[in-house]
Amino acid sequence: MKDNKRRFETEVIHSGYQPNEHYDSLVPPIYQTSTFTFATAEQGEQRFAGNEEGFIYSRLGNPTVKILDERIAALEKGEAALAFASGMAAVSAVLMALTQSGDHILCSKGVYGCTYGLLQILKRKYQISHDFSLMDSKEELERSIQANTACIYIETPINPTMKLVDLQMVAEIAKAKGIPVVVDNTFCSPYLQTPLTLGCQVVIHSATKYICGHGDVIAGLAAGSKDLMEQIARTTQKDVGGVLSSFDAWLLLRGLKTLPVRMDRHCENAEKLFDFLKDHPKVEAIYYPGDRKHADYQIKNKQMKKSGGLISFTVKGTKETAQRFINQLQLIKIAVSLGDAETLIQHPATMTHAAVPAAERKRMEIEDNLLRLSVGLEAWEDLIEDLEQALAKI
Ligand code: LCS
Repeated sequence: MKDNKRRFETEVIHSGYQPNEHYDSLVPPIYQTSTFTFATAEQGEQRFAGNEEGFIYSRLGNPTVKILDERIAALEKGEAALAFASGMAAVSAVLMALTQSGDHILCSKGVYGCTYGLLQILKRKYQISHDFSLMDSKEELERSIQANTACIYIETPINPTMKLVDLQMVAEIAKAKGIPVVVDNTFCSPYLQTPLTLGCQVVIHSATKYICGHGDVIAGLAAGSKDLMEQIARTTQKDVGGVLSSFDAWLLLRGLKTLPVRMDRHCENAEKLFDFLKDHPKVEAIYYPGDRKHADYQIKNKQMKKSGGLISFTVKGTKETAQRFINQLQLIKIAVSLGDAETLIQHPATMTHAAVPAAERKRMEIEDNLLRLSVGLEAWEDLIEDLEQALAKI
């Protein structure tokens, strides 16, 4: 069977790795080395000049990390991919590569709190401005694009409001204007959504989340064209330096093997918890792409394979009511991050999006009584029992 015919469930296990190139080791080895030796001075010269294949120094490339890069490129259906020390290292390397002083970035209406923080740094220090756009119609998007817009940056679903952006619609308009579209695919993983196949140019991940899946690694990824990935590898990856270690790459390769199995279970469990929460008298509003009443339900059907493992909801009451509720949970852990085996709940206004000024949070529709639930892999009955007993106490 040709490699490019293999299915996702096979690719997560096999792509990018040939045991016969590594002493027939079934599992990829961890090349735990900072540097690589050259047989001669001339060989070193040729490798630095890019005339000879081979490794030089692990910030410039490492064999274990390369297996991960190739596997991610296959899963996201890109020509190439790069691994970073964190999701934010990936976001910053991509945005710094695509923009120059005086440029403009057009963002979805809502981004992860530290991405918002990075946009502020780019604006303050390097005069790279940004705006947030709903991206809910061609007209609104056309109006929001400026002459100096250098890239469009999208989260979908948006953290934590769970709004969706129609990627194909944005990609068509951007293509006509020659503007690259960057998509943070963290909430979906490539199992649920592949933005490059919808016409977008770059995909980013906080691989800390579903790609790792076990809550024990901080990592980031970017995928796209060979040219752009090579440019980033030579500049804002190599010279800024936020690269992934070989051990963390190995943990991601291990986690990836079960990505489809885990994602199916996250999605099934989230559906059960949504069914329980949606009509609960203490729940005010609920935001879940699998909700038929979700404003973007049709976009979900168009671009996502399933509805994902995240549910946001407001409890009736104030910030304090939301805090009192999560303090009562016994099984579900109060923690930021998402995509782990453990079900996690967090309070965006005081946690992941605390750095976003209150007025901006309001515009992003992050209310003070909003909670974000990352549904894990436990028995859904136990999770519902925990939610039920905690809701009964507020
Ligand atoms: N993009 C998204 C959509 C994220 O949710 C996060 C982290 C990042 C990028 C940054 O990735 P990192 O550097 O942490 O690997 N989101 C977090 C969250 O929602 N809770 O804790 C971290």
